[in-house]
Amino acid sequence: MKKIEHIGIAVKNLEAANILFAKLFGKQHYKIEGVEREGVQTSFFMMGETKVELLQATNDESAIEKFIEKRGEGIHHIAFAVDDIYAEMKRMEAEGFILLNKEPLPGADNKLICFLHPKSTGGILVELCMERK
Ligand code: CMX
Repeated sequence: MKKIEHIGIAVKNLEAANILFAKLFGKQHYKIEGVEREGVQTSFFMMGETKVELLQATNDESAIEKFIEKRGEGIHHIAFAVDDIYAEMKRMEAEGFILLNKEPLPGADNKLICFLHPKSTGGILVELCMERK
């Protein structure tokens, strides 16, 4: 893994959260993007080398909706940048980590992504992400 690419924060209301976090960070988000497959609307703030992603559920089946129901708003996942997501997925599976998708999927912000189950990673939902060429 190269670096923390972004930290994902689950929010109930993206519009309100954008205002709150813009005040906290002293800057505005640079993009809003929906990921239909995941049932989320996201916004991104650039934080130096890394980013903060705010995520709001867009349907009841969304992982974000379930997370907020169980745990409330807050840090949802940590995403790590990798050079070769295929090689890293293979390596991690061989190490016994549970991959939530067998093939990389298209994610927000022009990435290929894979999630690891938090039960296998010390209670943290980990995302691998690689820039899509
Ligand atoms: N971080 C840490 N633990 C989490 C978690 C999270 N984000 N989400 C769920 N859990 C915990 C649950 O609280 C539960 O713990 P307990 O058994 O102690 O109660 C455990 O993981 C298993 O939960 P589950 O009921 O089996 O499964 P869920 O239906 O809650 O799903 C997960 C959990 C991680 C498999 C699911 O959320 C998932 O597939 N996530 C990946 C996709 C995703 O998060 N998409 C949204 C973001 C998309 C984007 O960034 O574009």
